[in-house]
Amino acid sequence: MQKSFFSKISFLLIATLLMWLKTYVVYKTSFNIKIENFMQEFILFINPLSFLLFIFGISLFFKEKNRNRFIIVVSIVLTFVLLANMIFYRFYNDFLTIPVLFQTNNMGDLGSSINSLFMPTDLLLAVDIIILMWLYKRQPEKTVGAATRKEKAAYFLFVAAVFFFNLGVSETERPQLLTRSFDREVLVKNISLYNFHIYDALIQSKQSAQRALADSNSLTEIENYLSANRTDPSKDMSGIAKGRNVILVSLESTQSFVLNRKLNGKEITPYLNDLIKKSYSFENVYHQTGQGKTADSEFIVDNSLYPLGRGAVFFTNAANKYTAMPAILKNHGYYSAVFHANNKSFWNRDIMYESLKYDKFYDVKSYDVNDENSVGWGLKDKEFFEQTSELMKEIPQPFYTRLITLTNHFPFELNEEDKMIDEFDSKSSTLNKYFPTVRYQDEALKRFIEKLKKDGLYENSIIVLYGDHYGISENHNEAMGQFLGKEITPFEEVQLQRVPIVIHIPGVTDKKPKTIDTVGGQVDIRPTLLNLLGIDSSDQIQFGNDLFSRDKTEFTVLRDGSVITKDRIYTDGVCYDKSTGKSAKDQESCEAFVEKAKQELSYSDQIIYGDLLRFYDSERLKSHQKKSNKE
Ligand code: GP9
Ligand code: MN
Repeated sequence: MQKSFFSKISFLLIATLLMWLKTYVVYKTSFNIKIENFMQEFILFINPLSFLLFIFGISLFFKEKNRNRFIIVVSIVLTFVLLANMIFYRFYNDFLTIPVLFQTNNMGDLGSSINSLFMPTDLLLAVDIIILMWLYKRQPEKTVGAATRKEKAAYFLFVAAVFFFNLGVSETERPQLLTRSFDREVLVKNISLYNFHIYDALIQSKQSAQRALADSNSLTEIENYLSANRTDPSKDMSGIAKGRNVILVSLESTQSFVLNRKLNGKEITPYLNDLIKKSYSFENVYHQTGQGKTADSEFIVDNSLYPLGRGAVFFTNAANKYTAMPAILKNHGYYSAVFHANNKSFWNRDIMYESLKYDKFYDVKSYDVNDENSVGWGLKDKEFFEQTSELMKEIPQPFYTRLITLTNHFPFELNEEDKMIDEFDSKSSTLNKYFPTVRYQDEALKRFIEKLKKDGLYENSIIVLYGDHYGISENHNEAMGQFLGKEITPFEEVQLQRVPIVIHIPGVTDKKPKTIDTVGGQVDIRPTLLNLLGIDSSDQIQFGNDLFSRDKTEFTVLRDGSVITKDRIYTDGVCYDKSTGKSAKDQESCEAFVEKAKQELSYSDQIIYGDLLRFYDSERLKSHQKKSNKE
């Protein structure tokens, strides 16, 4: 007798339904997933469905005898996946990733407390499996009947439809979900815990392949290139901040165009403008971030390597070996910490900071965050600085610290009472709202530095401020043109990628401030800073150069391949003359620099994808240098 398709797959559907509900219950009871609206709740609810239908659907290809057994085995495996994540989450407040599984030091912490992390209610996870086993015993397999090819095709077509429907609504709710956002919580929230693990495994295998093919020779060519292109750091500047605490402040979405500009007669950044008069500041330094935004800027500053062209290196290559600022400075007695009032897993920071060898990450849990002191993305900058300054008192000195601000982040929300400057008046509400939050950040910064003075942490520190990346994208060119009073051509677009870099050394820069117009990028921050601290970084694999060096090549490359030199800008295939802002008569004048730019980006990518710093050997590099000096 011909059975209906539904009766053939009834066991499969029951298993799917049970596991689906179980997953949702686990989401709601074991993880702390932030839900902001009904749509997000809906996505969270439906997200396990496509994966479960798919994986259980594989049973349709099995012989009838094994079909339901397979379904039960899959249920058991998935239950273990849930349980492992639940236990891990109880301790780390995070989801499992493959690198984490192999991070023995982390797992070691967990090992001893695994018993105490197990809860009696976890046994409830077995309920659906017991139901399935009971059904399996009751239902004789012989009567089930095999699915026809057509039925299988229809089934998997339906699964694909469910998957794309899920992805579609998630993309609308969270644009560029898979490329732009690398927060595990966001991924789980949108594509399910199961698909997140598959995504994680794909990234991992791609990375392992590239890594496996690399050997120490891969690094030699790069080392040769770097030693041939390295410029000697400035001797005058060397060691002028020796032994001081380092306080790096990442200024969220802050571009240089706001500096020394007014809106309706009011300065947008009065404090920064004033501080620049007592500091070293750089007019022509560009951000070099890609999709990893803030995390990319952190990566560049700590490693003097370029970030990746796609994805966020903090996420894709967090298990690599690095020789980052914290590690270099540790050799000189420095303690290192990052302060950022956001989830530790955002941008995979918790994992990456381990690889960068940070001693401590003060994430949102170290802060008192409530409705009154937050706006938009979280803790307001004033509160953030205030609480951070207290935390700073407890860490050993000298320290290397990075403070990551948040209020000046898209969509630039701000409470009325915090607005010190008008919104702009244009068709772009994004640009309009940008100015009050930049102004707010400026005020927060002022209070912070005053607080440092009170706390006795000012005099013995070097304070470095940098804009992390653009805040206003090219989608707002028309409004930006209205604000700046000029048309935003591709040439101007590149110029808008300049970010403030301010180095303030109390007792030094206030006496002899300088504005430096050398062309550079965020990659140059590390070698510049190391030289100021009197630390020789000539044996490091780094793409930047000391911005104070007289010999520094006036050159920088953005992650989209745009190149800036002293008198040229190359972008989108056109070579522009900086003095006119128009296409240069001698188009070939950009060529050599474009070549250099490609070379550098490619070398940097090779280092990251091949995890080449595991072969790094400073002694070997020194011998290369000796050789090339002789030549
Ligand atoms: C999040 C904050 C902002 O923790 O750093 O990230 P962004 O979106 O600017 O990369
Ligand atoms: Mn940012």
